[in-house]
Amino acid sequence: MIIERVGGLSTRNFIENYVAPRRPVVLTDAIHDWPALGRWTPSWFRKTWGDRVVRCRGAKNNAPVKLADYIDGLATSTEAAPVPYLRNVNIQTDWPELAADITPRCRFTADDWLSSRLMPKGWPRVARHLNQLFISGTGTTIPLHYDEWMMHAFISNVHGEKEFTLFPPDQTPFLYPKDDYYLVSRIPNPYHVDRDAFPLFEKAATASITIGTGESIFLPCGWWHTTRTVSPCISVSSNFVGASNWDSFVDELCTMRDRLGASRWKTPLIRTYLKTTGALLRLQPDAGHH
Ligand SMILES: O=C(O)CCC(=O)C(=O)O
Repeated sequence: MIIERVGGLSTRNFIENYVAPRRPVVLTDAIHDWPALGRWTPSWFRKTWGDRVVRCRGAKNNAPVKLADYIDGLATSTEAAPVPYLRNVNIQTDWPELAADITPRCRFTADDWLSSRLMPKGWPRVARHLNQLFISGTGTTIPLHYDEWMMHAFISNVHGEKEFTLFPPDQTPFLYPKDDYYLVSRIPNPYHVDRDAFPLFEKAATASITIGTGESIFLPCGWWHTTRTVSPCISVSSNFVGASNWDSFVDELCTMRDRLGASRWKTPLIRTYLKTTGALLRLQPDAGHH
């Protein structure tokens, strides 16, 4: 399995050749006009935001730390002893001062039906055109998962290098999904897998690619992925849903509600509302491209 690396792609070409057929791709120039590129470095974050208190995944007791201390720790992070992951920070709601640096909105993620006016404000996401911030050090990893609600993901490296390891959706039988939250694997660290506990894992078809500063990766809905930071890294993720994955999104959201024990009587109403919204959005000019 090869993941292409391309530049100068038109939005139409991106949608027709990658989004619609659900093929991952690395884009070399999708965020070239973001002020963040060149400005956002670990030392800029330290200087500008050092007093800010943050919470990292995997930190002991989930203890808050000053950003300056976290950034200082990046220099010592290694494969054997990585820093915890400062991740999934909602830029719009939790750090809005950063938003101007990631405008104009990347055209590859702009057509997001979840951000349509037909969707109730704040549902199912707290912000429209959600962008999340990730900061990590060498060796930091994220659990093997695919993104919730079968959303497509688009992740841009504003600074540093990160390795992405991908598994197509049909490899799920080899990836040990959790029983309840089935979009996350039970394998604790996909880079050091206990073969006795997870013997099927080595049968899984996979591909890895490292993206550098200014590059972005498109991860189609349902594709399992994990990452390992190669050098201190600052990334921004966006998720989106359009014509190509709306039905998958509706099914997944309803299945997940039932699985997690949300009030069952509401699920058929939600399904009908979303199916109708999708039908209306499909009528928009150009909607079929997404
Ligand atoms: O950038 C990363 O390390 C992981 C991002 C990710 O997995 C996601 O946004 O779904």
